[in-house]
Amino acid sequence: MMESVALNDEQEMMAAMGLPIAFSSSKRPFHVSDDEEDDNVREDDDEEDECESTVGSTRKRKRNKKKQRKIDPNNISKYYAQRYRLFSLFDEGIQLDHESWYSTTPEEIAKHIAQKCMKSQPCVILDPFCGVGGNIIQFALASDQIMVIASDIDPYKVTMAKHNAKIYGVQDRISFLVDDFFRLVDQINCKIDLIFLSPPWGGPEYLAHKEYSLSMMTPDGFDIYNAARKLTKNIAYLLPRNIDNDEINSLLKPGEVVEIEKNIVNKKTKTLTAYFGISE
Ligand code: MGP
Ligand code: SAH
Repeated sequence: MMESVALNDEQEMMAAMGLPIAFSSSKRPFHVSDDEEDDNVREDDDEEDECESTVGSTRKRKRNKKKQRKIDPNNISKYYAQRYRLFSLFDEGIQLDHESWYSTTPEEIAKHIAQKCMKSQPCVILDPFCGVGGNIIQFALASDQIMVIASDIDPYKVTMAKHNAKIYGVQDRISFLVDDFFRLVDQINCKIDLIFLSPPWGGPEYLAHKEYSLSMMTPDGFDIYNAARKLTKNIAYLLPRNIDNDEINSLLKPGEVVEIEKNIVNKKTKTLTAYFGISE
């Protein structure tokens, strides 16, 4: 999983911090045909209509129509239609792979989470499921006083995250790693002030469950939280909008509180974020 390379300044800094040094140099950009783009626009228009509608019967009709829509993880067209919501600088050459189309945190949500996390005045933020960079870019943009450590098990994603961070002008403020989350947690020996968790939820099919459980994730969402707690109690956990709230509460130790926030874009709840130990 880890490549052996000559040390540059950034790597030397990471070695000094006890962080593993690993990089990928290969790229796997995503391409979409013009036909797919046409499809997308139709679906996105649908979503906007539903959100704007305030008349009960209209809402119901739209909802029913939505329910009938099959969840097809291979069809990323609706996400392509929302590409500028994911990255406002999309046209500058943003790179995503298939999984990232449906997993990347929309920019406005990522910006909001980053600003909220800044209130606990962190010096070092770890994003161990960084994907192609939706959140790390916003963490780095939120303050030039923090150090962002970004890691993902997939080296292609880390390469794309680096590329995307460069488009936003923050590549030099982020340390990139390729590693498994649990291995990383065991190896890090520097102080982490805050961890942002956005693990995989099993693809868009997560919505097929009426109520989503942390144990449906791979890796298991309970294990992820407990491992993160070894490093810090300041944790922002990005979760599906159909998550069982009782499970989030069950993560608390006596006397602790959690703030659970709905992340709404265009009047539609996209995700939830649970903030543990992060007070305003
Ligand atoms: P979604 O429900 O697939 O999209 O994901 P949408 O547009 O709400 O679908 P619709 O059919 O209801 O209109 C909503 C958001 O959740 C995405 O923009 C991502 O930010 C986030 N997300 C989705 N998935 C499947 C994952 C995941 O596996 N991991 C993480 N971290 N985020 C995800
Ligand atoms: N927040 C990111 C998206 C994260 S999607 C963004 O906005 O861009 C979840 C990521 O977790 C995927 O990129 C996947 O490769 C990574 N992942 C899955 N299992 C992992 C593991 N065991 N350790 C580290 N990363 C993992």
